[in-house]
Amino acid sequence: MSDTFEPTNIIVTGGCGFIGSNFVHHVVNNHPGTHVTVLDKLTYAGNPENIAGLPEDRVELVVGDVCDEALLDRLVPGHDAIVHFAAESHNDNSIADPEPFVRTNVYGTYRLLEACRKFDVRCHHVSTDEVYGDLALDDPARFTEETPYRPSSPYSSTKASSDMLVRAWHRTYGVRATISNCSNNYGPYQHVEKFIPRQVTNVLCGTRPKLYGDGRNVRDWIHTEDHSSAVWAVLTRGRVGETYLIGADGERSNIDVLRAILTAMGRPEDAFDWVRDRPGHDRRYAIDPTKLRTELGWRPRHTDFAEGLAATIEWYRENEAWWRPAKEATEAKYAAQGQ
Ligand code: NAD
Ligand code: TDX
Repeated sequence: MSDTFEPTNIIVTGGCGFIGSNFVHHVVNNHPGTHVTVLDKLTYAGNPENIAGLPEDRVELVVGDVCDEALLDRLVPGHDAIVHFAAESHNDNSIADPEPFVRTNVYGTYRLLEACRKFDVRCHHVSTDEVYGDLALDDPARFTEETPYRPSSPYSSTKASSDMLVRAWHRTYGVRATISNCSNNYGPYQHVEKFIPRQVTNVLCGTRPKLYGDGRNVRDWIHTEDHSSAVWAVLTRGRVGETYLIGADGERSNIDVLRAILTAMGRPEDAFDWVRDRPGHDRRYAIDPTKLRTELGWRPRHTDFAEGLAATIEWYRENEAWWRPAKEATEAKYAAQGQ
């Protein structure tokens, strides 16, 4: 294990999105010596409400683009680390229009790496298990840090590209970088375009949930709070130049998750519609988190999925004003795609 790094002044890119904002809350609640500058472009997926109410002396929001070199030249000096969450993150959007994915995920990561190189700032890059492609349902294997990259969608190929840039900037220029690749997150503040919030808010709206394909695709669910604690562990105690996989042994088929939502919300298990499958739909993701657990001693706290799901459903029930403005346009887009 490397020496512990105690950052006092970090930039969190994408800190108004789902996982980034949960990470900002985590830092404010658990690490009182750290100030956070959120850099966020406030795309359709970014909402300043996600970090509203946090103490002004702990969190500052800078609205801007990670692709903006001049802005980074002004902002980055004086910070001791960048935690890079900002991305275009939704697979279905990447299939409809890949361009913003190439721009933000690839070019944006390049710009941040150049800023880290120029100002000698530590960088932690947040990535996804989707860079490894998919596994068959009956494959005994799970992804490890040694699994070859085999991305399938425009989204995951741009995330894979950004990981490659991070590795090259570390090896060639000595940028002090780490990478984490996490599985599917759930929890509060997730956009209604994603699977769990879409189905929960459909039920709340009196609309039937929509399941792609045969519903047997498997995702490896982790509560976003556990992702936050793992990112903090890698940022502060991870070995520079290394990659860590983040997962919490949460494999579940989509149909099982949907039935759990319907049951928890008092609806019959079959009260949903089958819809057109996602083109190129990855079958199964599964993370082996042994390195993170053994090397950094990390453990997830939210190990009861039914409990985490119930709390998430409750959050959407209580925060309709947060999700309602995005719901109609999101569903119109899906309807136009036959989904
Ligand atoms: P999200 O779409 O909810 O949030 C993305 C945030 O980035 C938004 O606030 C958006 O405004 C901001 N952003 C987008 N383009 C920007 C730009 N050019 N400059 C500055 N800000 C910009 O995404 P998320 O689900 O919170 O994912 C965050 C990160 O975690 C991504 O890098 C994603 O690849 C990764 N990840 C997500 C999951 C998951 O289950 N959602 C799992 C593993 C890894
Ligand atoms: O309405 C739906 N019906 C459905 O069956 C939606 C929106 C999704 N699905 C399926 C597709 C997937 O198998 O549910 C599963 C989860 O879908 P998403 O929420 O779109 O997530 P996924 O494509 O697995 O990617 C997510 O996890 C990895 C994040 O969006 C990525 O940013 C992250 O890298």
